[in-house]
Amino acid sequence: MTEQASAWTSAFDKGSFVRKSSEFRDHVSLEGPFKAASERYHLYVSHACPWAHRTLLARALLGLEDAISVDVVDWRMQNDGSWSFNPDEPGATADRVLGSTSLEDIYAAADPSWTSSPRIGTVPVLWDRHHATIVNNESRDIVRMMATSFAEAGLTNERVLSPADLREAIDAMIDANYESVNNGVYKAGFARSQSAYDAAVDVLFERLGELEAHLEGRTWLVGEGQGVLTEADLCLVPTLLRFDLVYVVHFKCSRARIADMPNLTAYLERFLALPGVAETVNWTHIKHHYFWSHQHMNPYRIVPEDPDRGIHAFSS
Ligand SMILES: N[C@@H](CCC(=O)N[C@@H](CS)C(=O)NCC(=O)O)C(=O)O
Repeated sequence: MTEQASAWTSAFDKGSFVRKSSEFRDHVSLEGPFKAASERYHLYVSHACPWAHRTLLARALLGLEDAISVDVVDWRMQNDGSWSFNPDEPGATADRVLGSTSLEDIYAAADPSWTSSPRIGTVPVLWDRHHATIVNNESRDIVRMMATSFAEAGLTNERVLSPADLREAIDAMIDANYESVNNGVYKAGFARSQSAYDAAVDVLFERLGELEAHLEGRTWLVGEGQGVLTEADLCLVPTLLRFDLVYVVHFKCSRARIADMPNLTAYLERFLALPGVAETVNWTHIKHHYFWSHQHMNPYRIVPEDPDRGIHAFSS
């Protein structure tokens, strides 16, 4: 089998996976070339992808469904790392803005040198209909723009996900969880040496232990007392949601399950009960994507049976 040439597996340092940085980093703002406006911006996502899931959560929780449209790629990421549109697949759509058949076409439309390089397009993508280009393809930036610029432009509901006085604490929490947990599961799964795997798993479970302790008596990650729902929760939850179902088996994050950590389990259930959140979760896309797409790790694409907890605990 040929090596998968994907953004997920292309960069390594001594056997440790290094995630590539996002190329498009413009910002939607109140003024400037990318002005916050309704029905101007479009999201391209995969329901499988935890990074894209962050942006769907922000859109749902902020009531931006009418303001920002969405298209969903097929859960089958090919061995070359490419995503395609397949409206015949339940839960997926066509590209209803550009009519493209692949995500690569969207990157090429924004940057004609894209295909000649060649580079790999990732989800999520925030597309601007007005300038016919990609504004940004970094989930954390997209969530921040929705919570700030779109909110300041009066396009969101009354929910505040990024209060200015908590922003430093939010950023510190997102940073503390990024390499350890969000990217940590990939570092464990994609490790090419025992020592790289061991190191990733140690960091991952140390941080999960800290989060379990941090959530004792708290509702949300950041803020005084019980805390308030912020971007920091949106950035962590997509990884936790995929953990027992996929990462424990596929990425060998097998030291413990989220179901073994009562505070994290209660936190996830609380988050899933928020209005609009359950509709952003497509368990079939999540599960089938990982076990099908990383063929170098699972050559026969066998999808394992669900554990007792995990999908059953959260999908009922
Ligand atoms: N830094 C990006 C990461 C996005 C990312 O890596 N997305 C994955 C899906 S989970 C992807 O599209 N990978 C395509 C590939 O590796 O070829 C973000 O947070 O938005």
